[in-house]
Amino acid sequence: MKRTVFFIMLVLSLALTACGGSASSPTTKIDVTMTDFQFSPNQFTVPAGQEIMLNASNNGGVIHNFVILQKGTSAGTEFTDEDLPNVYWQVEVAPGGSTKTSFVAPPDPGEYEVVCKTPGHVQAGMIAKLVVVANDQK
Ligand SMILES: [Cu+2]
Repeated sequence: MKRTVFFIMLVLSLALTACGGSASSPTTKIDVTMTDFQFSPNQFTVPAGQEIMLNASNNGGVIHNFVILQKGTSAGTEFTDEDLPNVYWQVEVAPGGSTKTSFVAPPDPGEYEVVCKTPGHVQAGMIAKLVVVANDQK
């Protein structure tokens, strides 16, 4: 009997771990760390149209930005003034600093490019992906 209970607990905990570890489950809370020169993690999945809390830390030595580009647009190999009209939302974080803020996820599901617009940083690898999924709760 005890052994059966233990086995059930084990299966349950494994199932929970599997769910929690899934990178594709949408979240309304993003924790991102920016360093010279990358985002960690570099992929975020959020529900469409929901308010997303963003907690961004800059552990690097220079200014970094979290810039979400409009769907279907890309900064290419370098963020320039030509990319400014494509910005959906952005926040700047000073070196050694952090910021807690929020944004409303785009209503249109799909993949959105996230970049750091500080000159040279896209080229250095500061690119991430925001995956917006249909908000089917309620
Ligand atoms: Cu940067």
